[in-house]
Amino acid sequence: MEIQLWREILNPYELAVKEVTTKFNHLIKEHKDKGIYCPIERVEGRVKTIASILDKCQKKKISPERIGDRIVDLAGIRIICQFVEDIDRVVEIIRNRMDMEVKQERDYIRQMKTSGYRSYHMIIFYEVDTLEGPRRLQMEVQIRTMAMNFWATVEHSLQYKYKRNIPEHIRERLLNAADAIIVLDNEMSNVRSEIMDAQISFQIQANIVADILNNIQNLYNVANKREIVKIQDEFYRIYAMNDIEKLERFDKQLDMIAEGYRAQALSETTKIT
Ligand code: 0O2
Repeated sequence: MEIQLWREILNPYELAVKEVTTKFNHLIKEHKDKGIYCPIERVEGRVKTIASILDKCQKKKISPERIGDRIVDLAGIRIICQFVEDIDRVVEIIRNRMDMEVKQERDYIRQMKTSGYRSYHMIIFYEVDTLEGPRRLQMEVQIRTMAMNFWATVEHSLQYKYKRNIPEHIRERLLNAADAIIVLDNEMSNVRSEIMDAQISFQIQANIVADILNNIQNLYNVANKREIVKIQDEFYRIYAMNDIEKLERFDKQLDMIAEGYRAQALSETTKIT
């Protein structure tokens, strides 16, 4: 097939990957802004390479006209979670989305592949708008923990190196490593709530500090220099105490000071007019 034709086939999938990746990244941001724990650690996306498509076509005897419906992972999204429990939450999020329709689900976590591979797979339908009008495409979403991802990435490289014929002694090692990944994920699950609490308070503190700095920045335009220096010193003093409640109170005080300046500016404008 001509390169130009490949581009035409793969272009809408590229758009789908970009859109879906952006949407999940935005979901992460929404959680962060609200200071709540996000089950998604990060998102990756890719369009299958032409070489890999050709491989699959050969392996599964797929004709070029049927690439779009027979190869379901032309567009692939990978969602990486911190904990196994997060995976079910992400699956639920996807099932409930209005812009994605689930076609198929495969749970290779509860039913690990013989290679030792673990991941939750979903095939979804997703619509993109192209020059020729709307296109409803299939995409594969792989959801896995960071530990599962580490294993899969290493194993994938070895499959590539050994042309899918990994020697027996390495295969055994990989199976041992897969068992170790299960233990690691379980251990991390046991301290999940501790880790989540720590991450949430870190995020809340980061949001408050960003808010305070934003307030101080705005006060620069209206307050006098002496007052600003006083406020800044006070901020550094409170920040050093490492106490979220004190930071929160200080943030509210700044809100009130800013509100005072706004009211003052408003009354001055009304006086003039
Ligand atoms: P790549 O290079 O990642 O794109 P099926 O006909 O549906 O039974 P299929 O299409 O292989 O078989 O589906 P399956 O088994 O759900 O696998 C889809 C993808 O999951 C693979 O895509 C891999 O990305 C990943 N995967 C599945 N099994 C393994 C495994 O044992 N090790 C690793 N590292 N990844 C795996 P591709 O196209 O095979 O590969």
